[in-house]
Amino acid sequence: MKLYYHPASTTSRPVVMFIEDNAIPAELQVVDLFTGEHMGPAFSSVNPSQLVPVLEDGDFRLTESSAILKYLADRIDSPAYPKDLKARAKVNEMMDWINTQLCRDLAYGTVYAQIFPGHKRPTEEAQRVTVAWGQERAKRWMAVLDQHLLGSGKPYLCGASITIADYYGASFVHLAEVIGSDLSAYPNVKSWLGRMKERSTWDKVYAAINGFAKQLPRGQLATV
Ligand SMILES: N[C@@H](CCC(=O)N[C@@H](CS)C(=O)NCC(=O)O)C(=O)O
Repeated sequence: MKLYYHPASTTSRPVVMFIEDNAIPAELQVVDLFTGEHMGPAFSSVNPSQLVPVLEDGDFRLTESSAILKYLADRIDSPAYPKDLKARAKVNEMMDWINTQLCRDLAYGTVYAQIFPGHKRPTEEAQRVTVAWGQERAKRWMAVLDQHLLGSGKPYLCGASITIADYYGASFVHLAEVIGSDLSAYPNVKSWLGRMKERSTWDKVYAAINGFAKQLPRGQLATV
């Protein structure tokens, strides 16, 4: 198997961490988003959407991080993607929520608009409105995650055991820390993310984004 990815990519990290945690034999090939390699003809023929991650398993090719995690988990018969109909439906529900609500307003609306030049809006007013819109909604989703989806009694997003939803959600929630949030407004989220950070593969998989975060003007960024 082969995974095209970038170490600073939010949607790549959950897949890489799942691969590392489960010692899945996969070649990891960096596609350099910072030099625009993903826009070139070679990678565009792999994924016309010009996005990472992409998984190849023989002549089978799969895009979309959520779909890749589900495929990999089934491929290795992992309990992290339960077979029970209702347990699996809850994992799917959580991953869809992360991939829509949290991704849209925390990742795109609040974080990327502030830290990636390509996402900055063309005027100061457009930038201000975009970030204010994203920030307000992201705070709401974080509170829903904290108080309702997680609550105080659950160690992992879908119950007592880790699932692929935890790998997925951790990468998006960690973006709040990238822009300087200490997550103190969301104590259950903070505990859960702390649990994910205790995994032996976390530091390696998150090294690139944490290095990138150190260069940001934190304190001057709108956060959640
Ligand atoms: N829905 C896709 C989104 C993938 C995505 O947005 N990848 C980003 C990195 S996190 C990317 O490749 N960005 C390149 C660009 O926007 O030019 C997935 O979940 O895999």
